[in-house]
Amino acid sequence: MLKYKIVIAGAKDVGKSSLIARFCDNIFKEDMKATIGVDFKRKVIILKGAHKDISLELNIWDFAGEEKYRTLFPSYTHGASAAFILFDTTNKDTLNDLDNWIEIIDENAFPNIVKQIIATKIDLKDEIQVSVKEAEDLCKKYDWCESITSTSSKTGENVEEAFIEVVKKIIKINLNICESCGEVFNKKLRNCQYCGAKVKEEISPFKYYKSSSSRL
Ligand SMILES: Nc1nc2c(ncn2[C@@H]2O[C@H](COP(=O)(O)OP(=O)(O)O)[C@@H](O)[C@H]2O)c(=O)[nH]1
Ligand SMILES: [Mg+2]
Repeated sequence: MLKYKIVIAGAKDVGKSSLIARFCDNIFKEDMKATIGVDFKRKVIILKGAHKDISLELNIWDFAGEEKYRTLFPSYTHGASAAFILFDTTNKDTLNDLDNWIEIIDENAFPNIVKQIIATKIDLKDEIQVSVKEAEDLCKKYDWCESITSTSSKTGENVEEAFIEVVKKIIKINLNICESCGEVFNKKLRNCQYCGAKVKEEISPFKYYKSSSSRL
């Protein structure tokens, strides 16, 4: 099965572990325990292609945002296909911290890593300190940042959508689908490794429709 590593970055308490818990297990805890060092979750998702389904295993690395662990973060980004960088809409400091996380990712990860900025806790409407518009203005300097995804792990709003959008980008960067036999193979190949057909053009779109998850 195709496997991809996704890292979740952002300061302590922005909601990294909650986002993962919502996506992988569809749960939310008000008293989420602080992550120590790093934690992993594995989730298999299945996307429906024009010819065949494609199963992908996502290995999601949850990082402790605490200062004392930050020196470990660069090595966690190695080999990652995607990074979520989170800020908490109820804590303005976490928005200003985004640049630091992005800089570390850019210095250490694959150059073609998919990056997505995520605004968290949008259910806490009375406590909002940062509007998504303000965040988008700040992030305009990043040419890869088309938009910021607003999420709530409490209600589940946009959580699955955020992951699926990123997975689609990972696929677009890394994979081709054969128009003849429907198999999926590395984008670098000019011919299908299964039937030999020549690669014509862009991968056809996939539709996400089911998933399962487990602890590593
Ligand atoms: N209301 C609300 N609280 C959240 C949300 N996401 C996380 N939290 C809370 O924020 C606190 C920190 O979350 P956690 O996931 O541990 O943050 P982490 O340190 O980045 O992993 C916990 O008390 C969570 O319950 C959310 O979407 N809405
Ligand atoms: Mg955590």
